[in-house]
Amino acid sequence: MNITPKMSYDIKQDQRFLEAALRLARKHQGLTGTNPSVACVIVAQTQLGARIVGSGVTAEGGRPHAEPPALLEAGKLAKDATAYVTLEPCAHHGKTPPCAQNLIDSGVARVVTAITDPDNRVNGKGHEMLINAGIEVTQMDGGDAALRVMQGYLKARTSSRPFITLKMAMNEDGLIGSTQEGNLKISSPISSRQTHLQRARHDGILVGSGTALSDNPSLDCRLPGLLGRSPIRVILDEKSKLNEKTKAFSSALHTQTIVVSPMTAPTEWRQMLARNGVQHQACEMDNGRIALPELMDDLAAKGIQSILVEGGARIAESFLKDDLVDEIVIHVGSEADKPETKQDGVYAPFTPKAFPEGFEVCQTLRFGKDASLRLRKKN
Ligand code: AOF
Ligand code: ZN
Repeated sequence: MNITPKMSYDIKQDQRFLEAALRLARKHQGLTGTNPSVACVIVAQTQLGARIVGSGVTAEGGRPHAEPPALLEAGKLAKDATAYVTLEPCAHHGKTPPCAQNLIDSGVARVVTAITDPDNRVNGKGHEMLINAGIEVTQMDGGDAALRVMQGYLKARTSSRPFITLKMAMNEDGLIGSTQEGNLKISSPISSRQTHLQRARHDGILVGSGTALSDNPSLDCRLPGLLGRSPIRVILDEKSKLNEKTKAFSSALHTQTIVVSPMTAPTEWRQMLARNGVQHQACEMDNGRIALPELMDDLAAKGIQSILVEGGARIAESFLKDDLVDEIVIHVGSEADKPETKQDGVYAPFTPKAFPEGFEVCQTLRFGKDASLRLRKKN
């Protein structure tokens, strides 16, 4: 569909309001189940210039959608206003009426959207409804920021599996830990806080039972005020080795925790999981290891649309081998501890300089003295 504006608009202003909407959409990232976290801001011309008179974000759990609360807040001021929506407004009668109809009824003159909705109940029909009602529609190229907010939803809708980010903290040589007792400090506290922020933005966090047993991490988001944003924990445990001392289990009653193992896992062990409020997810096996593509399908069906894979080396290798990784984030610890001997070191399947084929660096950040690289698949 070619949507040509009838008049010229202030592109910088459009970008500014769309960015404001994208920031709002991040607020419920990881909390909206199979629905994307969408945001809508209504902007009216006031005596003071263009001002936001209403805003809304998809509610936790996925409904109501973003547009109805934004329009409700704007009230009469929505008439002749511009609505900035991070995703094409829906055109279908679901549990609620179509948001495109809501926008039409409110009297807005213009709608600016960042991304077309791939849901085949919508996919262009939302834009079409608006245009047919005489509303000016501008489809902005939301760019990287829009795609990042929506990446889990887009992946799950188009490929029936979650968007997968592989995150690893390592030194320049790819060292991620030690085979000996105790943890090596790899990255700085600033990098760790960034990891916690990333956890909050994902639906799920995934580790192997090796990491769960040796590091015994809490796998939650411990930033002040964001504990409630802890992602669903998924621990792969093909040999049913986890026990009641697993730290993540102690908070399983308030943060959903799923342990994945084959159907043949011992009944008593499964009862132990249930006693601790931990869900058991039976999985298919492939040559003695958990069949990851099938598991990813199952997790997407549960509404887990984005997963942060946090370790360890074997899990990273398996995800890469199965071509399941969409993005790699490497925190490069500049003051990482060294193992006693080189043989004691555990190494990632790549280093910050020699990373997996098919990936390229798309962003470099500094977290204190550490560097952080974000790698995406080359197109
Ligand atoms: C919008 N605004 O805030 C969201 C939208 O099951 P339902 O009825 O909630 O429909 C889910 C679909 O609605 C989802 O796949 C996507 O197409 C759209 N989500 N649309 O206009 C919103 N969250
Ligand atoms: Zn809607």
